[in-house]
Amino acid sequence: MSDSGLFSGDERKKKEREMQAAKRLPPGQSLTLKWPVLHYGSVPEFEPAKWEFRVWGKVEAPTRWTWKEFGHLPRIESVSDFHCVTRWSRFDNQWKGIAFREILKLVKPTSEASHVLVHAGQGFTANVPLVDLDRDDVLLATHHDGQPLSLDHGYPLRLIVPHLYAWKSVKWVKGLEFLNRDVAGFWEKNGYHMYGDPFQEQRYDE
Ligand SMILES: Nc1nc2c(c(=O)[nH]1)N[C@H]1C(S)=C(S)[C@@H](COP(=O)(O)O)O[C@H]1N2
Ligand SMILES: [Mo]
Repeated sequence: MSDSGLFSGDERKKKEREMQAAKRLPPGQSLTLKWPVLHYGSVPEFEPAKWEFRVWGKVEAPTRWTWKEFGHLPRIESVSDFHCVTRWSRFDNQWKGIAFREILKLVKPTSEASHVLVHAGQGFTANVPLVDLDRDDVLLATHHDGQPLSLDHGYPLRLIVPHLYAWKSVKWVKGLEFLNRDVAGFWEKNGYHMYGDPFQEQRYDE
């Protein structure tokens, strides 16, 4: 990543120290004003007529939505910080999208459900405990800072889980698989931490 998105020298260091003291900037992170693009593989094409969002596994009501159907779900807005394991953090992102709790209300996880494997297609997945998705600030975002997401940042839909490292905030999300156990996703199989709490610096499994 180029340095141009970072605050300049002293100003940034001062802010970082303050934000670390206030427990808002996790340890080992730098602040950026720009929004880097980071992902494995290529950006998938969006074809509205073919797109579908699917929920399956340990739910009472397995569901498929077309893009049009998905568009009728109610929207919320939420402001949160974003922490990438490669050590940049971006504060105050304004997300708009569908509350994850709205999905939970519709699909009704069974009493066995404990984890979700989030699917993006092209083999990208991430595992998240169900309790970590059942939160006010978790959403399936369509907009960022007042603009539709760009293709690079996950258009048409991405998950946002602000309190975990950003590899859990899956771009181009297409499905949710509810499970009764924790199953490693793409980066987790490649050595990343199963949970990924930035404030505990749970970056890689040792
Ligand atoms: N589908 C998909 N989602 C993904 C990734 C990816 O490789 N594929 N990378 C993750 C990582 S490591 C980060 S830091 C964030 C970066 O999001 P951004 O490119 O919008 O900044 O997306 C996450 N979501
Ligand atoms: Mo990341």
